[in-house]
Amino acid sequence: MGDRVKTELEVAVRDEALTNFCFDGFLKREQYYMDGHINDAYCIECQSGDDTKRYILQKINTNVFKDPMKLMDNIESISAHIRRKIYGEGGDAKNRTMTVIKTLDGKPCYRDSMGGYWRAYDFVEGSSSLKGIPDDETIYYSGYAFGEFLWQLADYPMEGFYCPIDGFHNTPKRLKELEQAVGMDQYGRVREISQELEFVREHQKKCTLIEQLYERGKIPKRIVHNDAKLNNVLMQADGKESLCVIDLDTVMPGYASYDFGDGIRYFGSKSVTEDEPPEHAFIDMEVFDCYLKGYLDGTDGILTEEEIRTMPLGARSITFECGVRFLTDYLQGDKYFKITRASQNIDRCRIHFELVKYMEKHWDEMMSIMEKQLKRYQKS
Ligand code: ADP
Ligand code: GN1
Ligand code: MG
Repeated sequence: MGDRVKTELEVAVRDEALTNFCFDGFLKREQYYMDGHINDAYCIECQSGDDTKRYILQKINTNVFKDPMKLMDNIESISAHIRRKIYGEGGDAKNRTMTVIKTLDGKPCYRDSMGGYWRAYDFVEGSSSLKGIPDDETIYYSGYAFGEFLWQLADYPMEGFYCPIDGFHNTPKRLKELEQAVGMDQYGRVREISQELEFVREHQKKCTLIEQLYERGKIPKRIVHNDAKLNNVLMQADGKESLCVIDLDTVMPGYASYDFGDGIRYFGSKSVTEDEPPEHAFIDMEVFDCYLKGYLDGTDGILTEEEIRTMPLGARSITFECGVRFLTDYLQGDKYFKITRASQNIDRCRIHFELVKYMEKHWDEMMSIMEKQLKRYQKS
């Protein structure tokens, strides 16, 4: 989190957006968030009598999300489904799912006079976003949160599902995009990345196995989060138990093992900015074990044996794919992922490729942890 210098125009359109949502009370304070790589988020504090209420106001990145209205319809419908599931279990849904704030004219997002799109949510109170390496309990509950998310959406209709980004976690497609970026070499950066390209070419076969298993009918696609990294789950402020899974932009059909793997790559890189020096690449096998246990417990028995067997593969593939995406963005001039310094995307790529190598070195350990957790799952 932090402040970035905003242009006068940026401030003016943000202020315009602010006055167009049904917030309770009058604006007291706003603060810019730097957490995500994609959207611009502000925490808004409003005063109504003696009460203070907080909201998240976000400028939707329309370079990434081409149809914000449809995106928001998805998010509202998914959140309503989760809310019903929580109530159905006798739980309290307040603060446990996203609540979309409508605009003054009743829409789920606001189009500003410059053509930008904004949305607002209730702030999830009593929460903290995960940073750094948490303790075992927090690791377990963050895994549990994404597993439970999968369970909550297991009966959400897949037919007619609006996919906000085509082929989002289609690793072969991501590889084609990389090859195109290499071919164009718009910024003359290809000469700096020969080692990375060699790594990609050596690994592309084994890192696209998940897609092949799906094509052969061995594993299903389910409605998954698709961006299950740790700052997208809000924990109770004391770090014990998860509260709410956020950032629902990429929820769409995909692979459970990729969601699981996103958590693993994130713990491994030891940094919320994901741009640590490559020699810091590390995955604690106890974390792997604990996160897998939490994830599986959250799914409450719905995963197949084959899916569980693909968990280590999913971790390796999503880490590889993420590195490929950072590399592609670097070649394309850092247009997709926000950066705060030059070379940040190539650094992000490098540590991801090192993490893939790390997983390969510890493959047998990862597989035997998976076998142990699979047995436990089958018994429970
Ligand atoms: P991005 O797509 O850019 O990652 P997110 O939706 O994940 O954007 O939001 C960025 C950050 O803002 C989150 O990591 C979290 O810290 C905070 N945040 C987002 N939504 C909420 C919310 N409803 N309540 C509290 N904090 C939130
Ligand atoms: C982006 O939005 P954020 O920061 O939670 C990206 C993910 C990447 C991730 C890498 C829509 O996630 O796919 O895995 O960065 N989101 C989108 O940290 O591209
Ligand atoms: Mg996010």
